[in-house]
Amino acid sequence: MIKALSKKVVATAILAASVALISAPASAAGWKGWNIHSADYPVGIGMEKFIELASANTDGRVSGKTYHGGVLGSQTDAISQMQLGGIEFAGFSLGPLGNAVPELNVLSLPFIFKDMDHMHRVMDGAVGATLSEAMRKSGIMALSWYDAGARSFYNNKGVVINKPADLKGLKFRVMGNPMYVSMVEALGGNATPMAYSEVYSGLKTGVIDGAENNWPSFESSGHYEVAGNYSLSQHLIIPECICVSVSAFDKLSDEDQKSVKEAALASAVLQRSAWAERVQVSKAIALKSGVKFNVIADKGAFQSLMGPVYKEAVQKYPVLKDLIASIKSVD
Ligand code: BDP
Repeated sequence: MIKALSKKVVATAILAASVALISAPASAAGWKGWNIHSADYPVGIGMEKFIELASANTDGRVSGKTYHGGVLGSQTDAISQMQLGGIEFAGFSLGPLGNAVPELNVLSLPFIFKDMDHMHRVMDGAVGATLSEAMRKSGIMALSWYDAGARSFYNNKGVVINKPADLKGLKFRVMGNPMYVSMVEALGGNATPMAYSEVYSGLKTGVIDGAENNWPSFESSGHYEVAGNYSLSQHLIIPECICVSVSAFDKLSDEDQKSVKEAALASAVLQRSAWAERVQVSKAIALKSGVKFNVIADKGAFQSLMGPVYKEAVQKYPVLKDLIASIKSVD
């Protein structure tokens, strides 16, 4: 009986395996996806939905797996891996991608957006389309835009930041794009670029005094355990993307490209709602653990020091001039 059963089990398994083989997609099988965050973070939730829908919409001609938690390396590594063909999709922050695509640096200008709604109107409109088009040249294309909230300063020195002078003498970790060093220096602080994965220990050991990020990253990375003051400066609103490698995407039929794009758009709807929820959850976790939080009443004082940052950026990337004007013209 046991023997007979196991034969049946084996036969079923062989059948299942051969069906899987026969129905295995001829192309685009096994896309590799990069995510710096954990699977339950909004980007992770979005990426899982993306690949699930992309696969369903193409009858499995596209399939893949998301590697969460930064196991495939830093974003800088992942950008080159995608350009070299080692990674097919990713949930990238558009901030560090500015090193590869000049146009994207418009999104790294402090206070460029009035608020999240303004950012959505811009990214879902003509400017978003221009940026997406500009990205293609780098070998990386954006299929839809994800939310990453607004970034604010936090520190482990007990400083309540209310005015730019409060940054003086503090060393903040910034993401890998020289524009952020200029930003912190223009405010009077010191800045050092560092990989995301190193910020926790940097804060803990005192190599850095602070960093800047949105509520979900502040919480999920554990930074709130080692940096007890969070000051709501909201100086940067940098969207993210479901990005795919141009070479992998161009191999697909027109119909499959359309399906994959639709999967990315649908995943963005889910990601944005997961984002809004996670902001509240993360903020509550941080505050409950004793983080001291203050709202900066006069953000204008920070904004008014950004002239040199804008000037330097436009000098380095002349293409930003028109993009800044276009963003400002969106209500
Ligand atoms: C988070 C972004 C992530 C960045 C990280 C950082 O989601 O892509 O790598 O900030 O500060 O908010 O490096």
